[in-house]
Amino acid sequence: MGQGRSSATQVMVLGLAIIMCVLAITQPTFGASYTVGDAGGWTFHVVNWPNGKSFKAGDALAFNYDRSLHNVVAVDEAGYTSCNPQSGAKVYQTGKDIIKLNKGANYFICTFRGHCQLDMKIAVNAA
Ligand SMILES: [Cu+2]
Repeated sequence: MGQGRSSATQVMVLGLAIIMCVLAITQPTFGASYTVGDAGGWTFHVVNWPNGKSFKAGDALAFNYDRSLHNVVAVDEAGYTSCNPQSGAKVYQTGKDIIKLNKGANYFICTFRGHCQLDMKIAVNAA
């Protein structure tokens, strides 16, 4: 019965491998990831991109842009509305910034001259 025992072991190992694969695939992640502006990236008139999406604290926003043309500045509500960042506002400028959302309102603008006024700004509410 050596042959039978061996194939039973093989089936068990295979089954275990399948279970481990399924676990690896279905394991909860540490928050969703979104590309701001989708294929268009972080650019003018991106202001409506968050509409209809629901975000959670810890989700990551990926800002993709040409760093010689744009930046990303995390501002407060007044900074968002006025397009003037508060002093000490965090500036991101790598061209590929990954920013995790805080619970509540998160505001981002581009501070290159005139860009925010062209709706290069987003307000994202994270639950
Ligand atoms: Cu810009």
